[in-house]
Amino acid sequence: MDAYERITRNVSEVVTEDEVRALAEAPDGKRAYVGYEPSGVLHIGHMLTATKLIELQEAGLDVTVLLADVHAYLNDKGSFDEIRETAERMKEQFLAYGLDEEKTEFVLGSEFQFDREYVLDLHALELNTTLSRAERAMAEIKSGESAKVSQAVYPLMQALDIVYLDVDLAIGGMEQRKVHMLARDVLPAIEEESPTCLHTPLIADLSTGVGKMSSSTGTTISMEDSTEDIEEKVNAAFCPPTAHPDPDDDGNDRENPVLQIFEYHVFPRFQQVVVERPEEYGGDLTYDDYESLEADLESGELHPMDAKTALVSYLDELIAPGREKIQA
Ligand code: IYR
Repeated sequence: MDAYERITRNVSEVVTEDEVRALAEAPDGKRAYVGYEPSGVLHIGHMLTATKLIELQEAGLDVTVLLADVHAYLNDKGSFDEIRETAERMKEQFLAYGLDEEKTEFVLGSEFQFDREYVLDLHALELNTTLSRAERAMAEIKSGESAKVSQAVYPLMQALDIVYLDVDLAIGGMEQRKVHMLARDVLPAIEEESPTCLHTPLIADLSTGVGKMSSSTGTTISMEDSTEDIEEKVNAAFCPPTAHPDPDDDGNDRENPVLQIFEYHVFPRFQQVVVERPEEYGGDLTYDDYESLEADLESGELHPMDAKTALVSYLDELIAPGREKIQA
């Protein structure tokens, strides 16, 4: 796998391909970043972009993790003091998940977002952006029903972070894409270039395969989960013997979340996946890549129940170090 393939592996969107190719040709000294609103404990959504950061570190890039305390505050996630405390704990969890301590810089938003220069630049962006554009950018991020003024400021600050953190690549889930597109439009007013972005896919809801897995609306997998919790959630997950299930009765597109977790979480972190089976059921199955596991599930060679049992043990291995930190 060459550097470009590694950088873009498993991503849903590359903005733009030419820009990422240029990065891949000379990754040394280049910096990628993801920002996270500090909240509770790491869940599978955080882990997905964290896995991408780990892959980028392996490809030679440096990484900044922005613990976006001010953003969480603007998005109504609690008192500023509470958010700051959560941010500290999250940092530990990211390291436990496997980010390279030497190559990761953790920055709190409040360390630079109150600087006079940042605030003035922010006001310049506010002058250049309509409220409706800011609102649209926030559609998939904002919490609560009605839009607040703070939530219109939010995406402009996220855009400005790219400039102030001096990063070459912005990473986020697909729900961040409209903010990044806004950034590409508004930043040229204060900077030479538009930021380069990679967007990771969203994992479907575990029990239905429809929409996005989310802690607010249903089941999610988090670093707090015990082995038994993971077992229970994965065993109850939607896992038809296909990667592309038919739409549900209401016509909604569906995914196979068990396969998605193998593809986006397990294979990027393990060289090989072994599905253990008793001899009488054909013995162990060994996979060097995601595609062969998917093909076996589709052909019936791999039973969904055996795939789930293997998924539980790999997920548990990924989560265990963070879980120990939380319990300590
Ligand atoms: N909008 C993100 C949090 C966030 C991301 C970046 I990249 C920033 O520069 C600032 C905030 C979220 O939804 O969690």
